[in-house]
Amino acid sequence: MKILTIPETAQFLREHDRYTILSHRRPDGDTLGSTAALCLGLRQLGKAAHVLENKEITPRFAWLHEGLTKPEAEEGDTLVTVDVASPGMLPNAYTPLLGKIALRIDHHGSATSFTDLELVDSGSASCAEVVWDVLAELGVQPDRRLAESVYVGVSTDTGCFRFANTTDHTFTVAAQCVRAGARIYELNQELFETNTLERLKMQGWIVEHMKLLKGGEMAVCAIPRAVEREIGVNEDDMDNISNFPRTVAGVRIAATLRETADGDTKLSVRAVPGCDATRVTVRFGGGGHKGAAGASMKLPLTDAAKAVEQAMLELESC
Ligand SMILES: [Mn+2]
Repeated sequence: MKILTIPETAQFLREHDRYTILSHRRPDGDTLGSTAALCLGLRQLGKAAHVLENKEITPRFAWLHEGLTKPEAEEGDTLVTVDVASPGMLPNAYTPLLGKIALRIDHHGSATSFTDLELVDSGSASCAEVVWDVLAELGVQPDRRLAESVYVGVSTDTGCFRFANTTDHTFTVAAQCVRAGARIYELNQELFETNTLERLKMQGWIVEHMKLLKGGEMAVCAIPRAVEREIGVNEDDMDNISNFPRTVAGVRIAATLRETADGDTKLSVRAVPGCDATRVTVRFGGGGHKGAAGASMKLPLTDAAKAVEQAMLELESC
């Protein structure tokens, strides 16, 4: 595996003519915006470029890939993944392509390499920023659609510029998107100021059912699958829901548990600055960052909730 710089990546992209670009499973705004932007940029350079159809794309982001996809990669296509940190992050339908992917463009700090070439900037808040820099190096002139695709990636991966990963480079790229015509007010309204009724009902359920520990410094909430079904939430509605109990004033660390389809439990922990979420998740074989961490627990929901509550009470402070 060879690590490329931005100019080397641009050179590689200049040298080939037919691209298929791959996003990750449970696709978010960053992988979808980044794949769209790279595809649009390469097309502007006269390349034949497509995004490989991702069956898990949700209605919220479907517009990003409109007119860009094809159902399958063809023989001779140069395959590029965007925002994919490990082979396990690829949708199942893409696994036959493993071993044939030429280049990985990414921003994840910890990753499992699976391509010959990679451009990874772990200092970037979003992969969209990396793609933007590569396209600038290639001399691409961003139009509104390209700029809005990048803006979706940058803004969603930073929680609209609120997360700790946000840098001056993030703002620079966002400013350049605005200059290229991105309608950020409309996008922000849609992405950050709009909730489905189901999501709001779920938040209401969490308020009623979360358990506050240590005088309100800690919160634990276990969400049964039956409740999700009854409220009618989908994965978009549940996106980053674990941050919600953390937003209660006084709460420094919050654990949210969800039941998986096979009866196990997915743990997500969120913490305020100065507090370390991984201190809870590592106890259950998970990992993550100080602010946001997770673990997969081979336990039924109620047992998992008890174990997590116990682990949190054992933290002398967070
Ligand atoms: Mn990302």
